[in-house]
Amino acid sequence: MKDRYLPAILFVSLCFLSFGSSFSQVSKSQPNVILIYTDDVGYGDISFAGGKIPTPNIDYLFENGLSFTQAYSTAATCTPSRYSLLTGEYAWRASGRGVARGNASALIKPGRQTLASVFQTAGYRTGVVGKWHLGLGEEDGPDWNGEIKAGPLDIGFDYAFLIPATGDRVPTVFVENRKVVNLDPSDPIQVSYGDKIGNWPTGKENPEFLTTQYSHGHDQTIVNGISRIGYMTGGKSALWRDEDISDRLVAEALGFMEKNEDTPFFLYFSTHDIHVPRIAHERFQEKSGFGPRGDVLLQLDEAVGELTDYLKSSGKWKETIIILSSDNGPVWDDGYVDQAFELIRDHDATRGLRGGKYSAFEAGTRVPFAIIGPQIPAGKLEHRLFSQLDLLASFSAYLGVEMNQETAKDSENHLNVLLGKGGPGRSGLVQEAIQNVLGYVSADGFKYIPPSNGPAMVPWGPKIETGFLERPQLYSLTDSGEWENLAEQMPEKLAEMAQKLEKVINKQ
Ligand code: NG6
Ligand code: CA
Repeated sequence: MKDRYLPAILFVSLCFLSFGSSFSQVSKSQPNVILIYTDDVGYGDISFAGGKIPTPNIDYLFENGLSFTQAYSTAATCTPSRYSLLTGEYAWRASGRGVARGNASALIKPGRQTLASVFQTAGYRTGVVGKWHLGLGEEDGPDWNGEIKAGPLDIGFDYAFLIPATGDRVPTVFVENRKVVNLDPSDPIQVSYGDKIGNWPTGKENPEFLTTQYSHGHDQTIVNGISRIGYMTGGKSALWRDEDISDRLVAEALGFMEKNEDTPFFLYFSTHDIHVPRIAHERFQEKSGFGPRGDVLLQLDEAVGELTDYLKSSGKWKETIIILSSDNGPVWDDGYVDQAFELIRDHDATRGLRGGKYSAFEAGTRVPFAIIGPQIPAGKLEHRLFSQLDLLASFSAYLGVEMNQETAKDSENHLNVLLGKGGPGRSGLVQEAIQNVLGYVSADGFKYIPPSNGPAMVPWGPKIETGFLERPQLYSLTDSGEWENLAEQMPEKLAEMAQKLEKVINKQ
């Protein structure tokens, strides 16, 4: 009798052994990690930091977790910040990593180590839900009507549900794993970032069809009453309704978490809010009193609340780390007439920082950043420098996965700072503004912007100071902020800062 079952017992134990070894580094008790990466949310936008639009669910993370006063994205725009976040390398080290077109090819090449692949190597299930904006497909761009390779599945994500670029760029369709969602093959999608394609109306030719007017750029194909950047035609059944984007992303994120109840997961939840076009769901429209920009902030806050509510009701709250941050600073008029300036009232999205999105000044890259989870101190402020670059090295250390020093060359392990255990923190970091202008912030509170002959204001319409000047700029962030240029008063400090920046630029 016993012998008859032996092969079966052997088989089961072998399966168990091999299963055990392929997931050797992960144990069920390891915490899930959710990275909520918001879009264009300024340091002062959340009510925890003085914002006038209530964001109770976001505040909860900042109030009950560790919140950073000096955390930075690497760039003042989306694509380079996201590139650095995932790869641990400053985006400006090579060209072609500026704000990507909607049909750009994949910027992160297949097989490269990323924040996601580190979790994957450690046995986590990894997913990305939301805005991608890092290109898709091979050299000639994505095949919208076929298999979309390369993409997140080739750089460490097990699952992807994407806005391919941004809400204001065509094609306005979702991509799940390698396919456009809901595409009817008899109505193929065509996209062009050059000449007009197809005969769908454009904002420029048919403004009478617009429900939202554009202020600058954004005058090409009209979808859902909103003209976009780029031309498209076809794929009617796959088009999103802007009002539903946030709800859809939340539903997909919850679905991912539910499917991975029994394995630790890493979820990169990359929101469309509060980027333009700011089209909130009807239940938020005109609810904030601050216009569409305020309404989508309310919507973002609800989305965060839905994720945290799920974690609490499913018993996962105590075993999940959540990080919330933003890809760049705030912007008001970013190309649509939505009264963002007119209705700003006493809401200070930068919290007194100078500049905004696109800028070399602090508001371009100093962003909200909070972390909450098991063992992380509650209700503490962290004043050390932290760069989003460092998530890769820090989580590699946390998970015991070897980081590739060559590719993730700018990522530093500051796990202790991240988990609120102190430690020295970063000594300095580089900030990238538009037109490849780089600045440097040092841990002792100084800021350097090298001379540049670019324009003083962002040249295409957002009414934001670039921070560019033909003379060198040196500021004391802890003292007078970016209002008093100390370059002439402190020549030695200026030289030291310039040297530090050069050293990072020239790092081999
Ligand atoms: C700019 C767009 C702006 C926004 C930005 C990218 C124009 C005139 N402006 O070029 O609306 O889409 O790119 O924003 O086209 S980001 O947050 O994704 O970097
Ligand atoms: Ca952005």
